[in-house]
Amino acid sequence: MPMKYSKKELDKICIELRKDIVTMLNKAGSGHAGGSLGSVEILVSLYWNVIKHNPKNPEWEERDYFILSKGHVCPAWYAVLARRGYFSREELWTLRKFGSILQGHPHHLKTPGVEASTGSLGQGLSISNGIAMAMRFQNKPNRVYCLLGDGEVQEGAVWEAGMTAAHYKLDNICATIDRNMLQIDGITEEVMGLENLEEKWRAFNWHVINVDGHNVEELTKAYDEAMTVKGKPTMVIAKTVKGKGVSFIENQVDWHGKAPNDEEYKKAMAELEEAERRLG
Ligand SMILES: Cc1ncc(C[n+]2csc(CCOP(=O)(O)OP(=O)(O)O)c2C)c(N)n1
Repeated sequence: MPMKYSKKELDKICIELRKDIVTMLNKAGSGHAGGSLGSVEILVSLYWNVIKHNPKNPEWEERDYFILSKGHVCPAWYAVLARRGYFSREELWTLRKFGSILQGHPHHLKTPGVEASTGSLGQGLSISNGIAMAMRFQNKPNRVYCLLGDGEVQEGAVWEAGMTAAHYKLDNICATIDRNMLQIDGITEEVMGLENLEEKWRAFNWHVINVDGHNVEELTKAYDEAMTVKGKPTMVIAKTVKGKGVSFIENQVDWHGKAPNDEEYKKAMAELEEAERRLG
């Protein structure tokens, strides 16, 4: 399937979303900067090119499902949902405030477009399995997409879900691991090594695709390939830079769960605006 939007259009949207993310976090005074900034191209490829959805009718029967297993990066997801029209962009500035529809972790009952409440890591793939099985029992073609963090994949429950999806040949599941090599407290390979991640998922009988997680064309191609795979689920391993787009946040473990203060916010916005100018 060809890209519905050009690479340039999507790259521009990614920068705009990054501006929204740093603004949201600055206004909230808390939140997860690194993982949110790093996940933007994955979410944009899915929500602009791949997922069947209807922002005006989030419960549309024919929709595909998206589960944000690494729920802490919801600022990126909220920015995407607002930009796609699930709710007004003004709501973004209420992130993490009492009474807001946008809580610090995704809340199924509060936020349009959020299918499942997440944030407790390790659960999203099991939730995806349940939805995928329900679709199969009903002979429905709806697909299920799930985004996991690489630190999250250290959770045993993820591997149980991985076994289950393969055992039941859930080819309507396409998961992505945001492989930024960092977790809350350090480098994944130092905290609890995951490599060889690709071979592990292959051994679990998943179809595995490696991509540059900041390249919307590569990501879209991978998700298209996943739609053609029969008899097994697909895992896209997306190589990313945590904090992508803001130089002093990129690859910095300290920026896992931190928001930019006013000075940092100005610097971040200046960098993103410069990137926008360069893109033209
Ligand atoms: C079950 C559970 N344990 C611990 C946490 C706290 N926590 C939030 S984010 C995080 C690190 C996740 O790392 P990773 O999955 O690599 O996410 P990313 O680096 O992409 O932000 C941890 C330990 C949690 N949310 N849930």
